[in-house]
Amino acid sequence: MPTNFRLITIPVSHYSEKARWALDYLQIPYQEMAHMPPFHRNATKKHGGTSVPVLVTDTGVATDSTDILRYLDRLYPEKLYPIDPKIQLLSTELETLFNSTLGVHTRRWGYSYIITPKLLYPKWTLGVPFWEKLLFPIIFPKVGKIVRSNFDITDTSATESCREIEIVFDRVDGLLADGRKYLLGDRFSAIDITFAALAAPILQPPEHHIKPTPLDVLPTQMQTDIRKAQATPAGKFALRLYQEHRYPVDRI
Ligand SMILES: N[C@@H](CCC(=O)N[C@@H](CS)C(=O)NCC(=O)O)C(=O)O
Repeated sequence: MPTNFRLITIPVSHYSEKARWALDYLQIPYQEMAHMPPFHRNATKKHGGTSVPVLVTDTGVATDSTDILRYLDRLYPEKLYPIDPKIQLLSTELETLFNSTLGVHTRRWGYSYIITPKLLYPKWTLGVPFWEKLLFPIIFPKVGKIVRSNFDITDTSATESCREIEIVFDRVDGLLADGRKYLLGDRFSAIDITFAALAAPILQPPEHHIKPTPLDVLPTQMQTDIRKAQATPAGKFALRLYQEHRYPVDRI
């Protein structure tokens, strides 16, 4: 069994939250090495990664959130990914949908509203080295611009991405309509973690590693989008997953 688990993150990154949740769920002690952008780049580059999360152990490295979950699944077989061949197709379809659509649009939707130093400071700096915190006011204007450009933040991006999120939520509502307890049936899995972690920006679960910003300080339309998402079956489902399966952390 590998030892010395270290998870390189940007605190607010929901792909990082997905990996963090899997480690916490499996009760693996690990050290989170949080960095504010762009300082995460130095840390990830050392291990051959470009984005966060990156998981490093004494025997291996995984540089993508799904690769991290798969790596953990090889260490703890069947705890994260069920092996029932009947649900393989659905498992792969949902994982791809959440990773490539939901996660991309909850991030774009969120940044469309909160790309201000006041709202971002706590989300980018929780647990990062103190000198990175000190540099926040200096680097924010430049990094803020890069974020706007990389994630295509425009006057209409919040509305566009909210619509994409609704389509994914509709797919999840449809699955839950038969009364299933979890997305793949009666067992909690990596697919549930992936959905809830990547949906978290628009649901603001109180159990999240980053405590939600009080709704009343957020832009009005953002509050409306959050309330609407929280009230859907998919939203209630993800909030329940946070309540029931987001165990207290065991950090080194
Ligand atoms: N496919 C990747 C996506 C990760 C991702 O998009 N990470 C973002 C944060 S949410 C990131 O590292 N952005 C900064 C960068 O790319 O330098 C995964 O699942 O790990």
